Amino acid sequence: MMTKLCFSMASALVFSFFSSSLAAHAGHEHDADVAELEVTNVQVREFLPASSSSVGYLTIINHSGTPATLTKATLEGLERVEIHEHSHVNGMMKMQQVESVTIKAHESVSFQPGGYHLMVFDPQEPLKVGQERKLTLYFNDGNRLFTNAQVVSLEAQAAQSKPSKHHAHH
Ligand SMILES: [Cu+2]
Repeated sequence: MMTKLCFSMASALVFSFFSSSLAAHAGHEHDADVAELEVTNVQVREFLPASSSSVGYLTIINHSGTPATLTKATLEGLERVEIHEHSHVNGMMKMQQVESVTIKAHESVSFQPGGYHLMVFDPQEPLKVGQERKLTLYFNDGNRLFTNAQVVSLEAQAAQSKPSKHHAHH
C-alpha cells in the first residue's frame, strides 16, 4: 500500500515535468509513438578570428502526426550550444536565446540567417572547414537525434544562405 502510494507520487512528479509531451500524446494508443524526424543541411561555421561564438544552421522536418519540441542541442567538442532566434523589435533585429523550438506535425523548421540558429561557444579545439562534428538534438519527449554537422567557412555559408524567395535546390 505504502509502496504503491510512493510510486504513484513519483510518477506524478515525472509526468508533470513532461506534461507538454504527455498532452501531445493524449489519445494515442500506439505504444511506440516516436516522432519521425529528419534533419538536413546541418552546418556550423568555423569561428572567426577573436570571436567567442559561432553559428549553426539546419532544417528539422517532422514527418509524424505529433508535434516535436527541440529543447537542447550539443555539438561534439564544444562546451556550450544555445538555441537562439532573431526577432524584430521596434524595427531592430534582436537576437535572443529560446527554451525550445516546436516543429508542428507534418511541418519543418529551418534554422537560418535571420531566424532560428544554434549559437556555439567554447570549442575544445578549433573547428576546421571540412570537418564533421556530431550534433545531438534533444526533444522534450526524451527522444534524441544524432546527426553530423559539416564545418563550413563564412564564405561558403554566405553563398548558400543568400536571401531568396525561391527554393534554389536542384
Ligand atoms: Cu545567436
